[in-house]
Amino acid sequence: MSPVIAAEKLRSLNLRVGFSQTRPICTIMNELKALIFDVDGTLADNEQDGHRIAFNLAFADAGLDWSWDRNTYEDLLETFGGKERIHRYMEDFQPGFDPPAGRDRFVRELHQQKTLRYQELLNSGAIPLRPGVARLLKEARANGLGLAVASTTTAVNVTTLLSKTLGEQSISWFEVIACGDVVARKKPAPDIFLYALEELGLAASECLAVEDSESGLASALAAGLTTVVTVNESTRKQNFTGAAIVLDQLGEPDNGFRVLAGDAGGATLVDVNFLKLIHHRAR
Ligand code: XBP
Ligand code: MG
Repeated sequence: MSPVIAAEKLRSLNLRVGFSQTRPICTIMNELKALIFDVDGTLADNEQDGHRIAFNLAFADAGLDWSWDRNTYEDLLETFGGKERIHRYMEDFQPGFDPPAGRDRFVRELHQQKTLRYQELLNSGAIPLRPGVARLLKEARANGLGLAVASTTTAVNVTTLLSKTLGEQSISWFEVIACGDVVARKKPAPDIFLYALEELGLAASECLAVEDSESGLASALAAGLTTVVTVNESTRKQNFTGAAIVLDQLGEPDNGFRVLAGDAGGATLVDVNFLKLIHHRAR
């Protein structure tokens, strides 16, 4: 059989084929090889007490009397992306506002200031990782699983969160940090997960996503990914149809998760074995 035909045959058997210098390497394409994490709400519970605060500080810096309270922000969270969220607020709540410097430029500059303010919050240590995140990332690495991020937020927000909570070297734990404007369409479009898969060089069937929101889940599912949801207070009541399992958190040995939907098979902790089981069951 010629190499091309052999590769096609292997692919039809759901096998990935690559070539080392001396011999073909064949691996099963349905094996779990990488985890793709959402960031905001998943790695950290950072929307209301992180991003919202930073938006309000940036509004004050710009001399605006805008202030997003928790309820307003909860509604605005339906719109993914900070710049898109400001645009939506201006349309829905400030229809008469005439920005001094063209709408797009005004929002871009306001958002840059928001990112600076958010960096200050991160650097002050005000935003910790959610329970189980550090444990799972370390365990995944120790077990040879690849790590990636697929987030709507600005890239520097992810790298600062990682360095501040896990040390600067933790940025290099991730093969791909896919963020923000690198794709044209934000969640719930699948683009950011498809981009992360492309950069990982893996098929969706070889990866598992961890998300916290309905739009994030929709994005991951549309990219073909098996998805575990860990809710937070803002997302708890959303619709998670299609998730492999819905939990209140990843859990720690002394503080297990609660199952909100799906079958955890008696487990109380999201670890690598649990994720392999969930992934296998879905495939
Ligand atoms: C959630 C978001 C983000 C942040 C704001 O992203 O919608 O836009 O609220 O970040 P995800 P920026 O859950 O995909 O991580 O202001 O930097 O856009
Ligand atoms: Mg999220």
